[in-house]
Amino acid sequence: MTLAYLALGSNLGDRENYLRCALAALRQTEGIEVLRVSPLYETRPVGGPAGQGPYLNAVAEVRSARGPHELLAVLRNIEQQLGRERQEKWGPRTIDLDLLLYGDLIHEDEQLTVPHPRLHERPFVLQPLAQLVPGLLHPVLKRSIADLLAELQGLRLHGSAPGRELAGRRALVTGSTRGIGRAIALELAAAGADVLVHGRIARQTAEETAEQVRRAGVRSEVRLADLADAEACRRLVEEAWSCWGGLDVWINNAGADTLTGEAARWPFERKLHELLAVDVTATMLLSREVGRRMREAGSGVILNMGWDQAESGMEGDSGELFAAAKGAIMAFSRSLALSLAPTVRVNCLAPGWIRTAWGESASPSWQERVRRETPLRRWGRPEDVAAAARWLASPAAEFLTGQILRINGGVVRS
Ligand code: A4P
Ligand code: MG
Repeated sequence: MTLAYLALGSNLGDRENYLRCALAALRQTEGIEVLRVSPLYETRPVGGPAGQGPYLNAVAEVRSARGPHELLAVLRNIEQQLGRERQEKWGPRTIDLDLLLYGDLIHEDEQLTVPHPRLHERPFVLQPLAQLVPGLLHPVLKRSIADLLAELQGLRLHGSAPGRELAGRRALVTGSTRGIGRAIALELAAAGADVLVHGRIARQTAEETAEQVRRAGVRSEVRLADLADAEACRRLVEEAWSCWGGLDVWINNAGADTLTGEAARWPFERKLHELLAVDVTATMLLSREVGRRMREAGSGVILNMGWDQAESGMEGDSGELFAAAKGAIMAFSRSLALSLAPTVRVNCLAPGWIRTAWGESASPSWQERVRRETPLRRWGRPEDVAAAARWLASPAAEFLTGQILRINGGVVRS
């Protein structure tokens, strides 16, 4: 499966209808999924004979199970079905379908050149493409689509755009293949940050998250590591740091799941061992190593993941286990904040009842208990935690370090 970008253009007949029909034909093609389509633009003809009418242009984002040549053949086929006739070069046409980008493939032969060789010279391609993926890097020119468009227009944004307060920042979120970690990765991307997605073994789900991150127009890569292994932690920092030449935000979200699946039946000691290894030891090793590098680089933000009931207490095995593990993380975070001040900020998120995998399957009496114990009368959502992470990572929180932020719908206990 590869993300590809297609240019659509028409300047003959019912132009809008030709574009709609081309998209409908793509949607009906096996192995091609149309994910998003840019707005349609009316554009002045570039090149070709004098006197031809204006074009309608758009760009479509597709996920393709077909190879690039096969995809080009599909496009040719649709052009033919829609009555495209090839006469003079760049002459008027009912429909033109071009393959702009096929993942980060660079290829040239007699039939096909990708990236499309004139992609970066044409506002009628760059403008709609920038609506979809402003931060996507041109594989050959190594510059973002927004950047190429700005150059063509002689117009460049000064400073960061509103709502993109993390633009240019590089982040890693551990355990970001699902649940809260995934929500955080997507939220940081929405704020403009490049995001490294980390998972333990699930390459496929990690790649899916990365693909979704990229749709926000930022860079994303996947790194797998088993955080229960100290050597793997060290390697993760090393590789993540070298990926984009440094990191600005590191979020230790990963935790051992001892509540669902087979792990729910493990004996107490095994759960304890796992929680201490993945939640406590890995958070400490990773944030010490990243913190050292950030301090040398001159700035950085670290966020760790606690639990609001670690301080108030909760009955039962899980209460004891999480209180010990998450309480340790919260206490550690305060000390690390002191060690790394004034260069690197360290804060800790302490979610309350958040509806993740366990919450989905919790019994009716648990559902009732959560509502009863939460003044705002609902489960928290992964997005609630992600919004807080985005804010703590942003310059708006630059005077906060060593804090524990409870995201719990208002539970206030001593
Ligand atoms: N080809 C090679 N690489 C590709 C690729 N990545 N995508 C080959 C599509 N085709 C590719 O294409 C000519 C040959 O390019 C094909 O044999 C294909 O194998 P074509 O579609 O037959 O002819 P064309 O569209 O006239 O050529 P081309 O090169 O696609 O032209 P452009 O650059 O797309 O220019 N002005 C406005 N405002 N809006 C437009 O959409 N379009 C053009 C066409 C000119 N001016 C325009 C617009
Ligand atoms: Mg063409």
